[in-house]
Formats: sequence, structure tokens, C-alpha cells
Amino acid sequence: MLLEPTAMTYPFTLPPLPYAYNALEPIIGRRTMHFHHDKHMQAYVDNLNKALAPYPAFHNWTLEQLLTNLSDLPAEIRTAVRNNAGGVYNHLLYFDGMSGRETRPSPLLRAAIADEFGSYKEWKSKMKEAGMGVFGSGWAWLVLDDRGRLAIVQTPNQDVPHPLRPLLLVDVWEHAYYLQYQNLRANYLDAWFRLINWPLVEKRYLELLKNTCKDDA
Ligand code: MN3
Repeated sequence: MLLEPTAMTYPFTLPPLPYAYNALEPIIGRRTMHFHHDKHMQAYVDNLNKALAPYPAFHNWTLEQLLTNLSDLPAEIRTAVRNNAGGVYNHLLYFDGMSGRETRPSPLLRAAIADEFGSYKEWKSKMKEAGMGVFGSGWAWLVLDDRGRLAIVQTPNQDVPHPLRPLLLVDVWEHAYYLQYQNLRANYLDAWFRLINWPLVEKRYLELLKNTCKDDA
């Protein structure tokens, strides 16, 4: 069962991981997954619920709605929602985006990647560079931009890109890798590429392409 953020609204709950805690070993170990999912992500869920509890007007808003309409929220909860709805949303996508079974991009995705970045290898090096280039905590993303093309972006903290059309993202907060890789973010990133759940990236790609075309029509 995938975690993909869909219709979930307040009160938000922590869905179980879509695989066993040790499924990504040896690249990401059980202890990291336990702390990352059960402690860090749980805290985002709890803090998001706490922020929204006194504001029933927003109890039927999805994560996407909250994150793309932050300016409609009362000023006093805007930062808490930005950080914690982002924390929930980003981790749902991140955990789904990995798999213990090594997969490869389909010919369709490979062609789209080559078209935009030159080759899979060049994409990989740019994606790694983006992850390395996040100062402090944040994320590197592969997204569909407003022209419907692939693009790499970085966000700080738990921010999300706008427009919100995510294909794949990697968590470069230290909590994502410190237990195993300590300060060696580059080694974590190198290994993370082997965990990418490409069939899911393709599913997101096709859905987003369809919606992007619809928006343009
Ligand atoms: Mn994290």
C-alpha cells in the first residue's frame, strides 16, 4: 500500500511504512527508518493536528490544499502549517519513492530525462549536486515545471516547490542519514539512487502530465 498524499484531511494520522523497516538495508538501516518514520514523521503529524485543531474551517483541507494556499490561513498558524504539513507531505512522498527492490527508469522516463539533462548519468550528477547544495536541512526534488518539463529544484526545511508537481525527492536532513553515514551526505546520496522506486516515479509522471495538459486546455 502506497502512502501517496491524497484525500487525507484533519485529523492526520501516520500511515505505516509501505515496506518493512529493514526493507532498504543495507543502504538505509532499520534504526534510521524507525526513528525517521515513527519519531520524526509522527512529530510532524502531531504538530500539524495541534496547529489545525482550533480552526475547523480548515479541517477538510488536504495537504496539497494547505501547502498551496498558505496565504489563506490565519497568520498565527501559517508557519506551523507550512513546516508540519510540509513535513508530512514530503515524508509520504519520500518513503513511497524508495524500494528495496532495485528498479530502473522505463524507456519513456529515460527519454524524458535524456531530453532535459543529456543522459541518466548527467541527471544523476545534477540531482546529487542539488542534494549536496542544500545548506542545512532540506530536500532535492525532481519535478515537472510549469512548462511540463522535468526540472531539479531544492527546498529548505520542509518547504515544497511551487507549482507542486513532485516526481521524486530526497531528504537531506541529517536525521535521514546520520546514524549510518554520519556527516557523509555524498555517500548517502550515492546509495539512495539505488533505492529509487522508478515505477512509482513513472506513475506520478504520467498523472502529472495528464493534469498539466488539462490545466493548459
Ligand atoms: Mn526527514
